[in-house]
Amino acid sequence: MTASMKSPEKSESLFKRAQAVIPGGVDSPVRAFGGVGGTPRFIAKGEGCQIVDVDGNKYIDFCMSWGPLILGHAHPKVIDAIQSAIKKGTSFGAPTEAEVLLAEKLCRWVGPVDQVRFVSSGTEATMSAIRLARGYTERDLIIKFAGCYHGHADYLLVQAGSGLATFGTPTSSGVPADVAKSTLVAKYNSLDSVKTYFENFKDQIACVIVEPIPANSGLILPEQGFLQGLIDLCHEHGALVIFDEVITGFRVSRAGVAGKYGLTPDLMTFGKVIGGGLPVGAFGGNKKIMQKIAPLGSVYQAGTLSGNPVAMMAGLATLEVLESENAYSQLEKRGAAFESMLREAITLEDHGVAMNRVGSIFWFCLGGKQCPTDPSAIAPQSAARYRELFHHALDNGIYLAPSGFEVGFIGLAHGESDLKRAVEVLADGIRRLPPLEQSA
Ligand code: KE4
Repeated sequence: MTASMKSPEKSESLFKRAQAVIPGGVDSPVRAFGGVGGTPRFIAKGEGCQIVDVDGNKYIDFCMSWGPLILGHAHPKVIDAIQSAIKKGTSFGAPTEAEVLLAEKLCRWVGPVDQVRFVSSGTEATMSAIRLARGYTERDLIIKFAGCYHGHADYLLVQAGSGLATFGTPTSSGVPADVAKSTLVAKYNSLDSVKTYFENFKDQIACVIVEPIPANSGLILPEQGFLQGLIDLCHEHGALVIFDEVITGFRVSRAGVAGKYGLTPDLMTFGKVIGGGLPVGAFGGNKKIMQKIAPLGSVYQAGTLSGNPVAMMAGLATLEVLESENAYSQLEKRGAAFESMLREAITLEDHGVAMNRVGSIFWFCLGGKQCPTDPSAIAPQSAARYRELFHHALDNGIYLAPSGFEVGFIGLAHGESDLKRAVEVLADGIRRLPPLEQSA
């Protein structure tokens, strides 16, 4: 631990109090440090790329609230937008100009999206998009990919069934087996695994939902032709394609992965960046399909705080800054600089470490010399070794995501000195990793 780091006594006592009144002491499981051990740091404030915990320890943040804070913490333009919006009231349960402004900008930026509906989380967005796909196609079954995460709706907490091309089984208790059966689990980067389902369940599959670049079980790259092949295969069988871009949307390009590769999914889901750090999700796509949503169509979907005007203005301010600062070439430059400095400082593969990066999103695979192409194939050793790297980084003022399956985010607030410091600490931490075969 660097000399200036204080032991996390206040976090420890807050964590004890939190556990008395909140299950696990957290409002979302991964925050409890279960994947890395130790006491979660209770954060007092954030500014730019820095966060400060309640014991006064400062960290350069690469978790960035799991992706939303692409501009950094407390960006002045976002704070101003929130402050001027909130002075007019917090919520009206009635339409406001704010949601029109954000919807217009989103539809302008994202080619496949003719119309969009705002909700309050990524889970709500994917849930609603799937119900819409089922209502539009009048089919019940859906396909997801092993290792991809789309939020915690019952039928998305499902793993592959025992045999190939069989019904899914729940990954969480509380999900009825019958519900899990409506979800088929395929293998990312394998069009054959999807084709088999279309052959076995002819005319029954409403949609395929995919993280076009999976970022919840490591950062996994699509093989050449996979995404377009998936779209073609679905359309051949009358099914819709939903790109879940809750992480990649407004991050890898202004139109997400769809824009980056010139692809046209039928529906897309968003979250994180679109709310600028406030609770916003969204789903949108082809106008013909979106017309099926209530009040126009028969697919019901609703939300008390959907399109909340304060959150809308935070999202709008975020997109406006991204536009004015030519963000996407900046983000690529910083991501590339980070990766090349790190590869300059250490030969990752000599330490059983591989790295994937897409723009400003990066991930270290600590289970071997290459990252897997299947998000469900991460070596168990990777998580064990990640624990060591995470705590080395934390003790030296670098805050990574507290899970080896999650990715890191570089944003516009990360300057060259921040990236250099991170490279120095991470290279040192990688050098200290137990050799691959030895870690538990
Ligand atoms: P939320 O309901 O957490 O806003 O979004 C669900 C979701 C949907 N789709 C994708 C691709 C996602 O990554 C997520 C949520 N991401 C996780 C972390 N990668 C949120 C962190 C957490 O669960 O606390």
